[in-house]
Amino acid sequence: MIVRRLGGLEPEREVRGENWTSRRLLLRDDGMGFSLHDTLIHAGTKTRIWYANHLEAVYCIEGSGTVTLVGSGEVFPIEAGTVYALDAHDEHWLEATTQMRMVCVFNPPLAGPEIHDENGVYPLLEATGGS
Ligand code: 9YT
Repeated sequence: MIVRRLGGLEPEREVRGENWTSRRLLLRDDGMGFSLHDTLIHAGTKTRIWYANHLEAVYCIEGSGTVTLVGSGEVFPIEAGTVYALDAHDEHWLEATTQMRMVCVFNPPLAGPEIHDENGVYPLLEATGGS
């Protein structure tokens, strides 16, 4: 069994993007088939995201903002208690009105250090052996 606490997370499991801080509680090497993150989206930021290589579900537990689909322009208000699932690799803007705290699940799991590239994509990192 794996037991891990936000308070005692190893420094390399805390990854900072320009507009967010992702605390990566479970990663590929944990062998669960998904990764699980407790992510803070900084207040007042707007981030273009396109997970071309991953599916992501995002459950907001604090704060508020919006998700806007790039293709259709459809806007979804997000607040505590809202989940959104990017089941079609949907390219979107994530805008945080206040700081948002998100529980994020990725399939396939992230390996650890991923940050967005210039298109808002996370690369698919190769396993270096073991798992
Ligand atoms: C909600 C979202 O995708 N935020 C960007 C960070 C990402 N979820 C992560 O790596 O935790």
